Amino acid sequence: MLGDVVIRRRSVTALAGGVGGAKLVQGLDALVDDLTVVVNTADDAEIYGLSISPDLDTVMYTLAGIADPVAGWGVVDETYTTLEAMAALGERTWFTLGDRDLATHVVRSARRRAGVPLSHVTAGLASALGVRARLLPMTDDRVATMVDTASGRFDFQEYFVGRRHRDEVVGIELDGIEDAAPAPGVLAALTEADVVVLAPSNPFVSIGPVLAVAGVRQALAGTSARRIGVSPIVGGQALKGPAAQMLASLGHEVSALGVARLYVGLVDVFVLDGADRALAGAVEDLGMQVLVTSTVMREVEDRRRLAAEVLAAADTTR
Ligand code: FO1
Repeated sequence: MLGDVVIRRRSVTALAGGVGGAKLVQGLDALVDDLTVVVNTADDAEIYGLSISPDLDTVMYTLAGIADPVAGWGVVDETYTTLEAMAALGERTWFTLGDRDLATHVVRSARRRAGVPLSHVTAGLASALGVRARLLPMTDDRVATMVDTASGRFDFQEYFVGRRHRDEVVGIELDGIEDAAPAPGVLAALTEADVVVLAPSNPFVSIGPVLAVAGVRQALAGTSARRIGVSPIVGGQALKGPAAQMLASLGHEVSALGVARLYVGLVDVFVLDGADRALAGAVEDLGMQVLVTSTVMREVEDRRRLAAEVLAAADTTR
């Protein structure tokens, strides 16, 4: 009981991208009162003239308890009347936008067009949906992940959804990153936290863009918080998405060790799945402590269990 109280009082900051990250963040949200989530916005897209922030929305809907439990993104029990009407008008409907989800994008777009920064818009949307944690976009400025493949260069959603991430990725560029300032509160959330968690999100296109925002990598490298990274690769495979293919085609080892190498100097503890137990020694050789546990979050209870283990590791591995 006392342990529970101590966990609740802690200030925790998580860096997260899409579905896998959102699941762990939901587990953390159940355990801590002071949770900040810094979210990738380099996946953001403009569709039908609307500002779409898929990763922010995935985290927001998950924390609000309204995410589609099967896809992990979008809203549960969606209807698609508007998208059907769009198709009838001759529009491409490759990006599946449900009716309730569209309301989020309409409101976000209107507020942004009125000059409200994305961070304020996000706080308003999250609060309206009953989200308790603080959701911060990594930046209020425009950053766009551009994916170079043998078939050409695509913006992220065209590569990921439009082409179902089938192309071999030969390079990733973050358009606009040089001019992007961290959103208000991002650097303080890293330097003032007790624990910083790098969620099991894609290291190149989810965590990578957050780390690339001016000052973020330095803040993480210099914080006195305990920093814990969770591998998004289990048994050499990504649980979701193209992280394993990207590790291979970008010249990295396709394993949790390959991910750990990307986080040298940025995490104190690296969490491996039991399937990767044999990699523990090599990860320790990178200067990280290792927690081996079950990292696959199939059920909602797994999210809370993994979050509790991550928080406990922040103490016990010190
Ligand atoms: N992912 C898909 O695979 N197909 C979709 O049609 C799709 C639509 C979509 C709409 C709104 C939203 O917030 C997310 C959506 N996603 C879709 C997920 C999203 O594109 C990716 O999961 C992230 O960008 C990767 O982190």
